[in-house]
Amino acid sequence: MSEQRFCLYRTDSGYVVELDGRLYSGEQPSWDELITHEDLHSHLADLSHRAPPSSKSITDFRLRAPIASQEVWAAGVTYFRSRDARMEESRSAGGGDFYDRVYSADRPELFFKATANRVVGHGENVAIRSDAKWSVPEPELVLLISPAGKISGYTIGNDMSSRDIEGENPLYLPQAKVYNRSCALGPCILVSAEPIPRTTEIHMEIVRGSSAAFASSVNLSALKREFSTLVDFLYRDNTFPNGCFLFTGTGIVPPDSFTLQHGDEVRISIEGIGTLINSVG
Ligand code: DO4
Ligand code: MG
Repeated sequence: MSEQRFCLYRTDSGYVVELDGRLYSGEQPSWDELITHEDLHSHLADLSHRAPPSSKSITDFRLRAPIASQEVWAAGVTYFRSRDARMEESRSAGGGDFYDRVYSADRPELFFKATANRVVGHGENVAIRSDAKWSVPEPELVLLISPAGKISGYTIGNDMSSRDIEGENPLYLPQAKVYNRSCALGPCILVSAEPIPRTTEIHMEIVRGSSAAFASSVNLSALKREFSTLVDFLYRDNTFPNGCFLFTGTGIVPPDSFTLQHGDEVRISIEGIGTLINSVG
């Protein structure tokens, strides 16, 4: 029982739980009520025992971003690659030293990323800021955290970033990060009794036309911070009545010559969760 791994999808009409290739669907309770369950794993085990398996496949459902009224937060500079890239992009503005210092400080960088209305789901379009000249996707593991601060699940996120804007001055970070459709989440939430293994791989491919414009992978073992430390700092003096999502940082940064274009397709895969696909539009 404890090894059961559920993939929880939000659909147009409710939710679908996938377990061992079988689907169980339901309409109640609300998404907020469902995902804020303090023991989500046991709750999904109960639901899947009670509901008869569905004869449909997951492609028969219209998927939505797995978020209702949660806030989305993000950790930054948690991988050496991100520290390096940020130091370089902000060097002429004199900001490089801040990224180096935050990488090794006890207190992590945590920033507000999105409200639910700025989030898109699997298959929807992410956006490039209209005043940005250098934009990249950031493929990240995202934690679903309960109101009491427990990590209840994992999903895939794209932390769209305007690198020229944040590089011009680190104080512009909120503008580089927070705008309409700057955040993608999905396709499902992985709910398992065990923490996601540190050997898990994150892979990103950016497809332009019919060829790969960029592809790279990173292993979660390269992430410098413990998830519990990130959650501890986020929940210090902050309450989240409906829980929240927390991006854990990017370990993949395309070369400086790369910028996203309209029509590009961003595919982010994380072992055990699936693939989140979004076009830039
Ligand atoms: O400090 C800037 C943002 C860092 C970030 O988003 C990341 O490292 O993933
Ligand atoms: Mg990021």
